[in-house]
Amino acid sequence: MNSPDAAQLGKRAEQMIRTLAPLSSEPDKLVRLFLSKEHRQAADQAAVWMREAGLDVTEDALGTVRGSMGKGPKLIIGSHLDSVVDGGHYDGPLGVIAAIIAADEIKKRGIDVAIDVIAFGDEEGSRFPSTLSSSAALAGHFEPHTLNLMDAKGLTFEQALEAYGKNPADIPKAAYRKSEAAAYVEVHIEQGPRLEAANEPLGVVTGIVGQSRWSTTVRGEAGHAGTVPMNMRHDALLGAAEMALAAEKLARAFKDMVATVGRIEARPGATNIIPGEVVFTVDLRCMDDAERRRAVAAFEKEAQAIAAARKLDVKFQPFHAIDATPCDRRLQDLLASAIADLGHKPLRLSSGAGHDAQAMAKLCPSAMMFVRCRGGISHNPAEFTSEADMGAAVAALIRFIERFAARTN
Ligand code: HGY
Ligand code: MN
Ligand code: MN
Repeated sequence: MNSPDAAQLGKRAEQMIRTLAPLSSEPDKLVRLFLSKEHRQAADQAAVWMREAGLDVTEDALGTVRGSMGKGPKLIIGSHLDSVVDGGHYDGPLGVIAAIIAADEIKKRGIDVAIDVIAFGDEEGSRFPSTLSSSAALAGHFEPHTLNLMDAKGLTFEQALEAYGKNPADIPKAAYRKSEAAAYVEVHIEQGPRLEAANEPLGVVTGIVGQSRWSTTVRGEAGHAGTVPMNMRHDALLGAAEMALAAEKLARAFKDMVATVGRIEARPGATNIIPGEVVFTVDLRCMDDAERRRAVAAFEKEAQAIAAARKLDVKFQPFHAIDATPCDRRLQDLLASAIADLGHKPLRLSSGAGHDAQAMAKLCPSAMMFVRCRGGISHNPAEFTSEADMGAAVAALIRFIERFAARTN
Protein backbone atom coordinates (compact mmCIF):
# COMPACT_ATOMS: atom_id res chain seq x y z
CA MET A 1 0.00 0.00 0.00
CA ASN A 2 1.65 3.25 -1.01
CA SER A 3 1.52 6.16 1.41
CA PRO A 4 -0.49 9.28 0.52
CA ASP A 5 1.52 12.16 -0.85
CA ALA A 6 1.48 15.67 0.61
CA ALA A 7 -1.36 16.75 -1.68
CA GLN A 8 -3.57 13.88 -0.47
CA LEU A 9 -2.63 14.58 3.16
CA GLY A 10 -3.56 18.23 2.64
CA LYS A 11 -6.90 17.33 1.09
CA ARG A 12 -7.69 15.10 4.07
CA ALA A 13 -6.72 17.84 6.49
CA GLU A 14 -8.92 20.38 4.72
CA GLN A 15 -11.90 17.99 4.85
CA MET A 16 -11.39 17.62 8.60
CA ILE A 17 -11.06 21.40 9.07
CA ARG A 18 -14.36 21.79 7.20
CA THR A 19 -16.02 19.18 9.44
CA LEU A 20 -15.09 21.11 12.59
CA ALA A 21 -15.84 24.56 11.14
CA PRO A 22 -19.63 24.62 11.78
CA LEU A 23 -19.21 23.58 15.44
CA SER A 24 -19.79 27.10 16.76
CA SER A 25 -22.27 28.72 19.18
CA GLU A 26 -22.88 31.49 16.62
CA PRO A 27 -24.26 30.84 13.11
CA ASP A 28 -22.24 33.54 11.33
CA LYS A 29 -18.90 33.47 13.14
CA LEU A 30 -16.68 30.91 14.88
CA VAL A 31 -17.12 30.89 18.65
CA ARG A 32 -16.12 27.58 20.28
CA LEU A 33 -15.62 28.13 24.00
CA PHE A 34 -14.06 25.79 26.54
CA LEU A 35 -16.58 23.30 28.08
CA SER A 36 -19.34 24.49 25.75
CA LYS A 37 -21.71 22.30 23.70
CA GLU A 38 -19.52 23.11 20.68
CA HIS A 39 -16.38 22.01 22.55
CA ARG A 40 -18.19 18.75 23.35
CA GLN A 41 -19.10 18.26 19.68
CA ALA A 42 -15.55 19.01 18.48
CA ALA A 43 -14.04 16.74 21.15
CA ASP A 44 -16.40 13.92 20.13
CA GLN A 45 -15.45 14.39 16.49
CA ALA A 46 -11.74 14.32 17.34
CA ALA A 47 -12.35 11.11 19.34
CA VAL A 48 -14.06 9.50 16.33
CA TRP A 49 -11.09 10.35 14.09
CA MET A 50 -8.65 9.08 16.70
CA ARG A 51 -10.52 5.75 16.98
CA GLU A 52 -10.64 5.46 13.18
CA ALA A 53 -6.85 5.88 13.27
CA GLY A 54 -6.68 2.91 15.66
CA LEU A 55 -5.82 4.94 18.77
CA ASP A 56 -7.08 4.14 22.28
CA VAL A 57 -9.15 7.17 23.27
CA THR A 58 -9.57 8.60 26.77
CA GLU A 59 -10.76 11.94 28.11
CA ASP A 60 -9.49 13.64 31.27
CA ALA A 61 -11.13 15.82 33.93
CA LEU A 62 -10.65 18.99 31.86
CA GLY A 63 -12.22 17.48 28.76
CA THR A 64 -8.87 16.95 26.99
CA VAL A 65 -9.14 14.06 24.51
CA ARG A 66 -6.13 11.74 24.28
CA GLY A 67 -5.56 9.11 21.56
CA SER A 68 -2.81 6.65 22.45
CA MET A 69 -0.67 4.15 20.58
CA GLY A 70 2.42 2.18 21.57
CA LYS A 71 4.11 1.49 24.89
CA GLY A 72 6.67 3.52 26.80
CA PRO A 73 7.42 7.23 27.21
CA LYS A 74 5.18 9.10 24.80
CA LEU A 75 5.85 11.49 21.97
CA ILE A 76 2.92 13.80 22.72
CA ILE A 77 1.54 15.67 19.69
CA GLY A 78 -1.42 18.02 19.84
CA SER A 79 -3.01 21.44 19.95
CA HIS A 80 -6.34 23.01 20.92
CA LEU A 81 -9.97 22.87 19.73
CA ASP A 82 -11.21 26.06 21.39
CA SER A 83 -11.32 29.36 19.48
CA VAL A 84 -11.23 33.07 20.12
CA VAL A 85 -14.51 34.91 19.56
CA ASP A 86 -14.97 35.34 15.79
CA GLY A 87 -11.77 33.42 15.13
CA GLY A 88 -10.39 31.46 12.21
CA HIS A 89 -10.71 27.74 11.53
CA TYR A 90 -7.03 26.76 11.57
CA ASP A 91 -5.73 28.21 14.88
CA GLY A 92 -5.65 25.07 17.02
CA PRO A 93 -7.61 22.48 15.00
CA LEU A 94 -4.84 22.25 12.37
CA GLY A 95 -2.48 20.93 15.05
CA VAL A 96 -4.99 18.36 16.32
CA ILE A 97 -5.84 17.20 12.79
CA ALA A 98 -2.18 17.00 11.71
CA ALA A 99 -1.42 14.85 14.75
CA ILE A 100 -4.33 12.47 14.04
CA ILE A 101 -3.44 12.03 10.35
CA ALA A 102 0.25 11.57 11.15
CA ALA A 103 -0.47 8.96 13.87
CA ASP A 104 -2.76 7.15 11.43
CA GLU A 105 0.00 7.06 8.80
CA ILE A 106 2.69 5.98 11.29
CA LYS A 107 0.46 3.15 12.50
CA LYS A 108 -0.23 2.04 8.92
CA ARG A 109 3.53 1.99 8.21
CA GLY A 110 4.05 -0.19 11.27
CA ILE A 111 6.61 2.17 12.79
CA ASP A 112 7.23 1.32 16.45
CA VAL A 113 6.79 4.55 18.41
CA ALA A 114 4.64 5.49 21.44
CA ILE A 115 2.46 8.47 20.61
CA ASP A 116 -0.30 10.35 22.44
CA VAL A 117 -2.41 12.61 20.23
CA ILE A 118 -3.98 15.44 22.28
CA ALA A 119 -6.94 17.77 21.72
CA PHE A 120 -6.85 20.50 24.38
CA GLY A 121 -9.94 22.55 25.22
CA ASP A 122 -8.71 25.75 26.86
CA GLU A 123 -5.76 27.37 25.12
CA GLU A 124 -7.33 30.71 24.21
CA GLY A 125 -8.83 31.66 27.56
CA SER A 126 -11.88 32.98 25.65
CA ARG A 127 -14.39 31.88 28.30
CA PHE A 128 -12.51 32.22 31.60
CA PRO A 129 -9.66 34.66 32.29
CA SER A 130 -7.18 31.76 32.31
CA THR A 131 -5.30 30.36 29.37
CA LEU A 132 -3.51 27.01 28.85
CA SER A 133 -5.48 25.44 31.74
CA SER A 134 -5.91 22.05 30.02
CA SER A 135 -2.25 21.75 29.00
CA ALA A 136 -1.18 22.95 32.45
CA ALA A 137 -3.18 20.05 33.91
CA LEU A 138 -1.44 17.55 31.62
CA ALA A 139 1.93 19.04 32.58
CA GLY A 140 1.08 18.80 36.27
CA HIS A 141 0.87 22.50 37.10
CA PHE A 142 -2.87 23.28 37.04
CA GLU A 143 -3.48 26.15 39.46
CA PRO A 144 -6.45 25.37 41.78
CA HIS A 145 -7.49 29.04 41.98
CA THR A 146 -8.50 28.66 38.32
CA LEU A 147 -11.59 26.76 39.54
CA ASN A 148 -13.00 29.96 41.06
CA LEU A 149 -12.66 32.07 37.89
CA MET A 150 -15.98 33.19 36.45
CA ASP A 151 -17.23 33.42 32.86
CA ALA A 152 -19.31 36.31 31.49
CA LYS A 153 -22.49 34.65 32.84
CA GLY A 154 -21.09 34.33 36.38
CA LEU A 155 -20.56 30.55 36.15
CA THR A 156 -17.34 29.41 37.81
CA PHE A 157 -14.78 27.22 36.05
CA GLU A 158 -15.64 24.50 38.58
CA GLN A 159 -19.39 24.72 37.91
CA ALA A 160 -18.74 24.61 34.16
CA LEU A 161 -16.57 21.50 34.59
CA GLU A 162 -19.32 19.78 36.59
CA ALA A 163 -21.95 20.80 34.01
CA TYR A 164 -19.65 19.21 31.38
CA GLY A 165 -19.82 15.99 33.43
CA LYS A 166 -16.39 16.22 35.03
CA ASN A 167 -15.23 15.94 38.63
CA PRO A 168 -12.68 18.64 39.52
CA ALA A 169 -11.22 16.26 42.12
CA ASP A 170 -9.96 14.16 39.18
CA ILE A 171 -7.82 16.97 37.70
CA PRO A 172 -4.55 15.72 39.28
CA LYS A 173 -5.10 12.37 37.50
CA ALA A 174 -4.73 14.19 34.14
CA ALA A 175 -1.04 14.87 34.78
CA TYR A 176 1.70 12.86 33.11
CA ARG A 177 4.54 11.65 35.29
CA LYS A 178 7.79 13.02 33.84
CA SER A 179 8.87 9.45 33.05
CA GLU A 180 5.77 9.01 30.84
CA ALA A 181 6.50 11.96 28.55
CA ALA A 182 9.39 11.82 26.09
CA ALA A 183 8.61 15.02 24.17
CA TYR A 184 5.83 17.36 23.05
CA VAL A 185 5.48 18.70 19.51
CA GLU A 186 2.79 21.03 18.16
CA VAL A 187 1.92 22.00 14.60
CA HIS A 188 0.33 25.45 14.43
CA ILE A 189 -0.28 28.21 11.91
CA GLU A 190 2.33 30.96 12.26
CA GLN A 191 -0.28 33.68 12.81
CA GLY A 192 2.29 36.10 11.36
CA PRO A 193 3.75 37.11 7.97
CA ARG A 194 7.31 35.80 8.06
CA LEU A 195 6.93 32.41 6.34
CA GLU A 196 4.87 34.01 3.59
CA ALA A 197 7.49 36.75 3.17
CA ALA A 198 10.19 34.08 2.92
CA ASN A 199 8.04 32.09 0.49
CA GLU A 200 8.41 29.01 2.72
CA PRO A 201 5.50 26.79 3.86
CA LEU A 202 7.02 25.56 7.13
CA GLY A 203 9.14 26.91 9.96
CA VAL A 204 10.67 25.77 13.26
CA VAL A 205 9.85 27.76 16.39
CA THR A 206 12.89 28.84 18.43
CA GLY A 207 10.95 30.22 21.40
CA ILE A 208 7.52 31.41 22.55
CA VAL A 209 6.91 34.90 23.86
CA GLY A 210 6.39 35.78 27.52
CA GLN A 211 3.07 37.39 28.40
CA SER A 212 1.51 39.54 31.12
CA ARG A 213 -2.25 40.12 31.08
CA TRP A 214 -4.15 42.24 33.56
CA SER A 215 -7.34 44.24 33.91
CA THR A 216 -7.24 47.89 34.99
CA THR A 217 -10.18 49.43 36.84
CA VAL A 218 -10.42 53.23 36.72
CA ARG A 219 -12.93 54.92 39.03
CA GLY A 220 -14.03 58.56 38.70
CA GLU A 221 -17.42 60.16 39.18
CA ALA A 222 -20.50 59.50 37.10
CA GLY A 223 -22.29 62.70 36.21
CA HIS A 224 -24.72 64.44 33.92
CA ALA A 225 -23.25 64.81 30.42
CA GLY A 226 -24.94 68.16 29.98
CA THR A 227 -24.47 69.93 33.26
CA VAL A 228 -20.99 69.10 34.59
CA PRO A 229 -18.44 71.65 33.29
CA MET A 230 -15.36 70.09 31.67
CA ASN A 231 -13.01 71.38 34.39
CA MET A 232 -15.08 69.73 37.12
CA ARG A 233 -15.24 66.23 35.66
CA HIS A 234 -13.59 63.01 36.88
CA ASP A 235 -14.19 61.12 33.69
CA ALA A 236 -13.02 57.50 34.11
CA LEU A 237 -13.11 56.82 30.36
CA LEU A 238 -10.79 59.69 29.42
CA GLY A 239 -8.41 58.59 32.15
CA ALA A 240 -8.50 55.04 30.79
CA ALA A 241 -7.95 56.34 27.27
CA GLU A 242 -4.83 58.20 28.37
CA MET A 243 -3.61 55.03 30.11
CA ALA A 244 -4.22 52.95 26.97
CA LEU A 245 -2.12 55.40 24.97
CA ALA A 246 0.55 55.15 27.68
CA ALA A 247 0.61 51.36 27.19
CA GLU A 248 1.11 51.87 23.46
CA LYS A 249 3.89 54.40 24.04
CA LEU A 250 5.63 52.00 26.44
CA ALA A 251 5.54 49.09 24.04
CA ARG A 252 6.97 51.25 21.28
CA ALA A 253 9.79 52.36 23.59
CA PHE A 254 10.87 48.80 24.48
CA LYS A 255 12.60 46.50 21.96
CA ASP A 256 10.38 43.71 20.48
CA MET A 257 7.46 44.47 22.77
CA VAL A 258 3.75 44.58 21.99
CA ALA A 259 0.86 45.83 24.14
CA THR A 260 -2.83 45.51 23.35
CA VAL A 261 -5.94 46.92 25.01
CA GLY A 262 -8.37 44.34 23.68
CA ARG A 263 -11.41 44.93 25.83
CA ILE A 264 -12.81 48.07 27.49
CA GLU A 265 -16.10 48.62 29.29
CA ALA A 266 -17.44 51.99 30.44
CA ARG A 267 -20.05 52.04 33.21
CA PRO A 268 -22.89 52.80 33.47
CA GLY A 269 -22.46 52.98 29.70
CA ALA A 270 -25.12 55.55 28.80
CA THR A 271 -24.76 58.29 26.19
CA ASN A 272 -25.68 61.06 28.59
CA ILE A 273 -23.68 59.94 31.65
CA ILE A 274 -20.01 60.73 32.27
CA PRO A 275 -18.45 57.26 32.84
CA GLY A 276 -17.87 56.74 36.55
CA GLU A 277 -16.00 53.45 36.13
CA VAL A 278 -14.03 51.84 33.31
CA VAL A 279 -12.44 48.38 33.16
CA PHE A 280 -9.98 47.55 30.40
CA THR A 281 -7.57 44.67 29.73
CA VAL A 282 -3.91 44.92 28.77
CA ASP A 283 -2.00 42.09 27.06
CA LEU A 284 1.75 42.84 27.06
CA ARG A 285 4.31 40.54 25.44
CA CYS A 286 8.07 40.39 25.03
CA MET A 287 10.70 37.69 24.53
CA ASP A 288 12.75 39.30 27.33
CA ASP A 289 11.05 38.59 30.68
CA ALA A 290 13.01 41.23 32.62
CA GLU A 291 12.00 43.91 30.06
CA ARG A 292 8.39 42.73 30.25
CA ARG A 293 8.35 43.03 34.04
CA ARG A 294 9.97 46.47 33.82
CA ALA A 295 7.31 47.56 31.33
CA VAL A 296 4.46 46.33 33.57
CA ALA A 297 5.89 48.32 36.49
CA ALA A 298 6.36 51.38 34.27
CA PHE A 299 2.75 51.15 33.08
CA GLU A 300 1.42 51.00 36.64
CA LYS A 301 3.50 54.06 37.61
CA GLU A 302 2.29 56.02 34.57
CA ALA A 303 -1.34 54.98 35.13
CA GLN A 304 -1.16 56.12 38.76
CA ALA A 305 0.24 59.49 37.67
CA ILE A 306 -2.57 59.90 35.13
CA ALA A 307 -5.13 58.95 37.80
CA ALA A 308 -3.67 61.43 40.30
CA ALA A 309 -3.73 64.27 37.74
CA ARG A 310 -7.40 63.57 36.97
CA LYS A 311 -8.41 62.81 40.57
CA LEU A 312 -9.31 59.23 39.65
CA ASP A 313 -8.64 55.94 41.39
CA VAL A 314 -6.89 53.09 39.54
CA LYS A 315 -6.47 49.41 40.44
CA PHE A 316 -4.65 46.58 38.59
CA GLN A 317 -5.77 42.92 38.58
CA PRO A 318 -3.16 40.61 36.94
CA PHE A 319 -4.76 37.41 35.59
CA HIS A 320 -2.12 35.75 33.45
CA ALA A 321 1.65 35.75 33.37
CA ILE A 322 3.96 33.26 31.66
CA ASP A 323 7.68 33.53 30.96
CA ALA A 324 9.15 33.31 27.49
CA THR A 325 9.78 29.65 26.68
CA PRO A 326 12.71 28.45 24.54
CA CYS A 327 11.89 25.42 22.35
CA ASP A 328 14.02 22.32 22.83
CA ARG A 329 17.06 22.56 20.57
CA ARG A 330 17.28 18.88 19.64
CA LEU A 331 13.60 18.73 18.72
CA GLN A 332 14.04 21.92 16.72
CA ASP A 333 16.88 20.31 14.77
CA LEU A 334 14.86 17.12 14.19
CA LEU A 335 11.93 19.23 12.90
CA ALA A 336 14.30 21.20 10.67
CA SER A 337 15.78 17.98 9.23
CA ALA A 338 12.30 16.60 8.56
CA ILE A 339 11.29 19.82 6.77
CA ALA A 340 14.52 19.77 4.76
CA ASP A 341 13.93 16.10 3.85
CA LEU A 342 10.81 17.33 2.02
CA GLY A 343 12.87 19.86 0.09
CA HIS A 344 11.82 22.97 2.02
CA LYS A 345 14.09 25.46 3.77
CA PRO A 346 13.29 25.26 7.52
CA LEU A 347 13.10 28.89 8.63
CA ARG A 348 13.65 29.34 12.38
CA LEU A 349 11.44 31.96 14.00
CA SER A 350 10.06 32.98 17.38
CA SER A 351 6.37 32.94 18.27
CA GLY A 352 4.58 36.15 19.30
CA ALA A 353 1.54 34.02 20.11
CA GLY A 354 1.23 31.84 23.19
CA HIS A 355 0.70 28.10 22.77
CA ASP A 356 0.03 24.91 24.73
CA ALA A 357 3.67 24.03 24.04
CA GLN A 358 4.55 26.68 26.62
CA ALA A 359 2.67 24.80 29.36
CA MET A 360 3.96 21.42 28.16
CA ALA A 361 7.57 22.64 28.26
CA LYS A 362 7.34 22.41 32.05
CA LEU A 363 6.78 18.64 31.66
CA CYS A 364 9.12 17.58 28.86
CA PRO A 365 11.22 18.87 25.91
CA SER A 366 8.78 20.77 23.68
CA ALA A 367 8.89 22.23 20.19
CA MET A 368 6.64 23.61 17.46
CA MET A 369 6.36 23.57 13.69
CA PHE A 370 4.79 26.66 12.10
CA VAL A 371 2.71 26.59 8.93
CA ARG A 372 2.40 29.57 6.60
CA CYS A 373 -0.94 31.38 6.75
CA ARG A 374 -2.18 33.90 4.20
CA GLY A 375 -1.16 37.45 5.03
CA GLY A 376 -0.21 36.24 8.51
CA ILE A 377 -3.84 36.85 9.42
CA SER A 378 -5.22 35.08 12.50
CA HIS A 379 -7.77 35.60 15.29
CA ASN A 380 -9.87 36.72 12.35
CA PRO A 381 -12.36 34.80 10.16
CA ALA A 382 -10.11 35.54 7.16
CA GLU A 383 -7.47 33.19 8.63
CA PHE A 384 -6.44 30.71 5.90
CA THR A 385 -3.84 28.03 5.23
CA SER A 386 -3.72 26.23 1.88
CA GLU A 387 -4.25 22.52 1.38
CA ALA A 388 -0.74 22.33 -0.06
CA ASP A 389 0.80 23.90 3.05
CA MET A 390 -1.26 21.70 5.37
CA GLY A 391 -0.15 18.68 3.35
CA ALA A 392 3.47 19.76 3.65
CA ALA A 393 3.03 20.16 7.41
CA VAL A 394 1.51 16.69 7.88
CA ALA A 395 4.17 15.11 5.66
CA ALA A 396 6.90 16.87 7.64
CA LEU A 397 5.32 15.77 10.93
CA ILE A 398 5.28 12.15 9.70
CA ARG A 399 8.93 12.49 8.66
CA PHE A 400 9.75 14.02 12.07
CA ILE A 401 8.10 11.05 13.84
CA GLU A 402 10.07 8.60 11.68
CA ARG A 403 13.32 10.40 12.58
CA PHE A 404 12.27 10.63 16.25
CA ALA A 405 11.48 6.89 16.33
CA ALA A 406 14.77 6.01 14.62
CA ARG A 407 16.66 8.13 17.13
CA THR A 408 14.99 6.53 20.17
CA ASN A 409 14.81 2.88 18.96
O1 HGY B 1 -3.15 34.87 22.57
C1 HGY B 1 -2.40 34.04 22.10
O2 HGY B 1 -1.23 34.29 21.97
C2 HGY B 1 -2.90 32.69 21.67
O3 HGY B 1 -3.46 32.80 20.40
N1 HGY B 1 -3.85 32.18 22.61
MN1 MN C 1 -5.18 31.73 19.16
MN1 MN D 1 -3.58 28.69 18.94
